[in-house]
Amino acid sequence: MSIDPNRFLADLHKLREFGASGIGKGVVRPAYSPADIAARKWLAGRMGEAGLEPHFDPVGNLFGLAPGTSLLMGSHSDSQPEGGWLDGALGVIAALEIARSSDQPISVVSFQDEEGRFGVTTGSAVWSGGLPLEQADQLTDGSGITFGAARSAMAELSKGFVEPSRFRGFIEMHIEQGPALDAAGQQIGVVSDIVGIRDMSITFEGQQNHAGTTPMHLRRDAFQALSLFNARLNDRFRNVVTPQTVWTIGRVDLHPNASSIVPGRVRFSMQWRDGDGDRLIRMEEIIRATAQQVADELSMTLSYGPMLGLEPVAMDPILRAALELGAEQVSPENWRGMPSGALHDATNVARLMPVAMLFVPSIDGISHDFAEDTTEDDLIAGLCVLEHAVRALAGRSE
Ligand code: HGY
Ligand code: MN
Ligand code: MN
Repeated sequence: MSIDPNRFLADLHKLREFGASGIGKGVVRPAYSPADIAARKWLAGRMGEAGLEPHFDPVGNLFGLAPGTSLLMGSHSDSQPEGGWLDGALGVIAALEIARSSDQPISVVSFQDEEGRFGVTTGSAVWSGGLPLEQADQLTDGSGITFGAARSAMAELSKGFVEPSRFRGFIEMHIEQGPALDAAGQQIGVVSDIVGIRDMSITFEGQQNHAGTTPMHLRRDAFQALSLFNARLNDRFRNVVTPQTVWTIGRVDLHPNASSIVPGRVRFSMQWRDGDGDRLIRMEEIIRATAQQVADELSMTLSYGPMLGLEPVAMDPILRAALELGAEQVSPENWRGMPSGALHDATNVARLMPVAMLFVPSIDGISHDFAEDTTEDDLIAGLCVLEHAVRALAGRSE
């Protein structure tokens, strides 16, 4: 049997309906939201129809299990608060299409909370042993809901954790989420390695006060602390980072966030990523030293939330070679090997088995935005590469 591109696209568009934002093709499907759980139940049904055994684990990871030993393929189906329709979903539906059309045993997975409503790639981090369940259950989202409370919404579906030894490897197809392929006019990216990440929250606490009567030299203004921290950090990173290094302050909670009140407290997210584990450590030292210096200078109290992190990881050479073979067959000389600047579940799964990843272009490099999109030709080309790679691996294993 061979793949059915129309069935593949139809399921991709069906999945998009769960949490459709009504803006472009965007979705709002955060982990454990009603839309996420409904989408997972629909996926479980499609897995059953494909002859796979649907299996939810205690954190809401959904597997479609082939009998015996199999190749695991998939990604995640939860989204960012303002998510694209393909981020994660593409890898899950592509895996389903390969599983139901291949003569090879292929299992499918949709990991939970890859987008980190609670942690960082939380569902696969717990499954792979990278994050103890007890520790994960204490993690909270931006509104203070714990992971443990959120996952209880799926408790009655859980059949326990799946034994990783039943899988001989993991392949994840994903959109690039960056500009490289689109800018080069190339159709396929075979991932060489995935960057590492650190993510934590930092809080500066000063003195809330009246915005009209408090002289500037007497203020202990939390926003000024954040502003000085950010300016100094950008300056101090200059000699440490490379053009590929990224760092982001993506969420800022300023308290009490009122125009006539000097803010007394700011809690903000601090995230940094690089392909070099030592550079991630060096950056952490600079972050903590700069925060302490600013707190001392502005008489602020400084505190940190839990730091989560993943190390950079290289893709498996054998699985990667199968994807390269497929890429050359499907899109001759129109593909490249490349690193992943985005984080993926494959990083966690690499603790347990060989992993590899395949990219298709993101139009204008946009992702984590309702406007995220990829041409149908490129989506189908990626699926064809997976099909060739599975055949190549089968040929290799016989
Ligand atoms: O942030 C990431 O890299 C992933 O898309 N969650
Ligand atoms: Mn993703
Ligand atoms: Mn994402």
